Amino acid sequence: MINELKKEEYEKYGYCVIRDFISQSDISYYSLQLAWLVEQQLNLHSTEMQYYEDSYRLLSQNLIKLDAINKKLQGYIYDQATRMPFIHQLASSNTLISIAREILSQNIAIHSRINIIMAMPKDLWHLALWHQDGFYNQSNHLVAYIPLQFSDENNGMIKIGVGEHKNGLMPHEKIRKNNKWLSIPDEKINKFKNIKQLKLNAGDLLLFNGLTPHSAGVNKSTDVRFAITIRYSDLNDRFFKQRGWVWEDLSIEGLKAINSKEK
Ligand SMILES: O=C(O)CCC(=O)C(=O)O
Repeated sequence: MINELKKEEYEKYGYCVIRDFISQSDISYYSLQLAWLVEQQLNLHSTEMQYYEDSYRLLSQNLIKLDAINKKLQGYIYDQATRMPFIHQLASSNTLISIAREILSQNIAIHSRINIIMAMPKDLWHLALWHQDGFYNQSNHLVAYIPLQFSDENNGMIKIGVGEHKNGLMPHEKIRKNNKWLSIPDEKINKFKNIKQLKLNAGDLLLFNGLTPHSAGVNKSTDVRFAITIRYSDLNDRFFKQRGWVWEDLSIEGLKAINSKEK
């Protein structure tokens, strides 16, 4: 399901991209399902949904409208999105499972935290600064990342430290007061040999190694940036096996960082 060339790229650079992995009609279907959730919450708050022909804009603009009513309402959509059948179907689709097996091993698990990133315009607090997902989920794992719209530097699409996965797990610390995450300090990032800003179309599939450092940018556009993220772990990973395949949702330090939430 993944050709040798892509697999080599993944191993060498820590990531690879498979173009047009999901059809535009599937993307519209996902967007409409999420837009329905938004509409329900808007109606509960006596607010009308604003109509757009494009299903992505319909979702994005109305989510912004909902967020303006009360920030916690966006959280309802974010949490419910992780429980939508379509995302679980995608996570357990034969194509993604075969890819995960070819990259990791025959013995894999799907992490229960399947989510849809919703990067709101100008948001700094939730911005995923430089980090390795392996810091938060310590096992050999693969991240499957699918944007629901064109994504580049303007809407804060991630940058990747090319080949840096080979240097193992890096220290993470609280580096910005106005951001909730623990991140890799600047001194380390400054030593990265090659940082690549990714540019993906809606439905492209980005695969990256749990050790690949990456960072999102501020979303400077006027729309929300959405991306489905699904994680697979290798059950043969020694650390993971020794702790009984328990995949802590976040590391202890990561949890502390979130709990320290200063708004
Ligand atoms: O697309 C984003 O905003 C960053 C996502 C990310 O870094 C992650 O899910 O680990």
